[in-house]
Amino acid sequence: MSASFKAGFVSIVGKPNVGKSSLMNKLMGENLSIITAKAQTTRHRIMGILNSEEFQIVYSDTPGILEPKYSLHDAMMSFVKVSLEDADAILLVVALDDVYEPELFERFQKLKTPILLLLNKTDLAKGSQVADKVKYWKENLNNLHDVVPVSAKTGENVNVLLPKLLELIPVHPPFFPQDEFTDRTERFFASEIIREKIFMNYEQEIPYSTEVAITSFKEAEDIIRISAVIYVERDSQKGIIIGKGGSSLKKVGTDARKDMESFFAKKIFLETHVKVADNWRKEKFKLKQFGYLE
Ligand SMILES: Nc1nc2c(ncn2[C@@H]2O[C@H](COP(=O)(O)OP(=O)(O)OP(=O)(O)O)[C@@H](O)[C@H]2O)c(=O)[nH]1
Ligand SMILES: [Mg+2]
Repeated sequence: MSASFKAGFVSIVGKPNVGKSSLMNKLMGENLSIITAKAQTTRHRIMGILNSEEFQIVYSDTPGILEPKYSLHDAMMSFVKVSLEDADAILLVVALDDVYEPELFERFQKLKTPILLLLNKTDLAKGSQVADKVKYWKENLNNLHDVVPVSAKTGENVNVLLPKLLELIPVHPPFFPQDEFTDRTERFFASEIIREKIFMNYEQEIPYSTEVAITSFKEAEDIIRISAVIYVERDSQKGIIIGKGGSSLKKVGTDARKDMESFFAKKIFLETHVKVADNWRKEKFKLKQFGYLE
C-alpha cells in the first residue's frame, strides 16, 4: 500500500425522495440501495465501500430527513445523525424544485465538515433553472464547500464527484478489508429487495406498515433457497398483501426473485409468508428485533 493511500467516510443525506439512494448506486456502480418513487424508502444507514489501489471511500446512504412521527422514525433519524458525525465529507442532496427550509437546513450551517450540495434531477431542468438554483443555494447556505448539479438517474456529472471527494479525504489506511463492498449481509439485501417490491406494488400505508425478515438463507452450489416473512401491522393488512387468490403476493415474490437472481448471480428459490407484528413501528422491543435499535 502506498504511503499516500487515502481512506474516509462520505455521508449522503437529504430529504426523503431527493435521490440519495440513486446517487449511492451510481457512485458505487452497483445496485446496493433500493430505489422507489415513494418517500421514506431507505430505513437504514447502508455503507457502500469503493475500493481502489489508491483509496477507500466509504459512502453511507441514509434515510431521508423528516420530523419523526413514531419510534421507527426516531431510529432512522439517529442513523442520519451518526453518519454525519463520522463523515469526512457530506453530500447534501436536494432536488431541483426544493427550497431552503430553515428547520431542515439550519443544522448544516453549524457543521465543520465540508458539504457538497448536490442539485439533483437536473435531467428535468428547463431553461436557466440549473444556473438559477446553483446561485440560490449558494446564497441560502453560506458554508458550502461546493454546489454540483447532477442527475443520479442518468448519471450525468456524477463522475466529477470522485476527484472532489478525494481532495477532502485524509491519508489513512483502509477502514475495511479491501475486497469488501458493503457493511451489510446477503440476508439484508434479500430483505431489501422484497421491501422494494412491496413499495412498488402496494399503495397508501401498506409499504410503510411492512417489514421483511429473512428466516432462512441457504446457499448451495447452483441455488440459494430463501425464506422470508413479511410483517404487517394489522390483521386487515394481511389480506391486502396476499391479494385475491394470492395473486399480489405471488407478483411480489416473482419480481423479488428476478432481482435477487441478478444481484446474487445465482438461481433463487424464494418462499414468503405473511404475519402480523402489531404496531411494530411504535414498539421498541419489535424495532430491536428488526434491527433498528441496539
Ligand atoms: N428524473 C430524475 N429522477 C430521479 C433522479 N434521482 C432519483 N430520481 C427518482 O426519484 C425517486 C426517489 O429516488 P431515491 O433514490 O429512492 O431517493 P432517496 O432520496 O433515496 O429516497 P428515500 O430513501 O425515500 O429518502 C425515484 O423514483 C428515482 O428514480 C434524477 O436525477 N432524475
Ligand atoms: Mg433512499
